[in-house]
Amino acid sequence: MKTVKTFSELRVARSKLAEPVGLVPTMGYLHEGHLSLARRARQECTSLIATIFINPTQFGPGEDLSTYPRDIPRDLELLEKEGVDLVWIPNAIDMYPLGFQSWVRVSELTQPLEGARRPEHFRGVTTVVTKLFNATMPQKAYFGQKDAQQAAVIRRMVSDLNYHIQIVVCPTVREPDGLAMSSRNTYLDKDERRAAAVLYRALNTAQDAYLKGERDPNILRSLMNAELISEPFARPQYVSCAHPDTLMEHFGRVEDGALLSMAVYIGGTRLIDNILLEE
Ligand code: PAJ
Repeated sequence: MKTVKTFSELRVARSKLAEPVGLVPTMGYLHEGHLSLARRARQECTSLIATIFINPTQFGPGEDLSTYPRDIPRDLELLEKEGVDLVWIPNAIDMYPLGFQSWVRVSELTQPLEGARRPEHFRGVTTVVTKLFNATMPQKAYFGQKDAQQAAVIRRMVSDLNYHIQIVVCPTVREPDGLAMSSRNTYLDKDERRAAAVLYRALNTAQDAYLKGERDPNILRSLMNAELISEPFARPQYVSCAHPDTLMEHFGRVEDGALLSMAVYIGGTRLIDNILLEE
């Protein structure tokens, strides 16, 4: 496995890879969720590139950029075990040199949900992913359903900008109690960690009601909220029942495939989770 930092090192290393090339973009501090993307990519592609970059432009003021967990030596060990061929760890100053002023923005899809609470977050994501795509030129790129809106936004961007890249969205990997794996779970203390299982419980409460025939999105949202506020450590920021592609809130009858999603503070840590409703 080769590790590179600069754009010129990457260009040389990329030119030696056999096609098709798969890309797994990450911010590091890897867990089984990230590794599941690498495994899927390993099966489907001849060569595999992973990137580790804590992208400063997708963090808002007061968010956790400075405390975001990092452990590059451990990440490299894990990626090597998954058979990754090339790891690119760019520097922020190379990615965003002095005078940087060109941005990629997806308009409507970034307005609701995470976009409404984290202004400029998706502008940072789409800009950096564009730069990662341009530099690594993959045939396929792998993202997690864990960040459902991010996946929808990137799909839209790839289609709108005519990238010839297949976006593969992989299922959310969870801890045994249902908590979606996330680098940010390390912020939770013991009590908060126990409390954090409430997100998945809330999603399942709504899924169970749906299975029993409940089709009213307001009732599904209320059920999720009720479960969340039964946990003293949890402060829900939003719960949503929306169309999985347009992300528009459902008002009438809910159908199969609807996206249930939420952002919840557990103590000081903001967690997100989602499921797609299924019959
Ligand atoms: P990061 O949070 O490191 O996540 C990298 C990829 O792993 C994303 O596609 C994310 O959806 C996926 N992922 C995270 N937790 C997962 C889980 N429990 N199960 C399955 N997949 C999971 O998302 C980002 O980084 C950044 O926004 C990035 C796309 C790298 C752009 O900076």
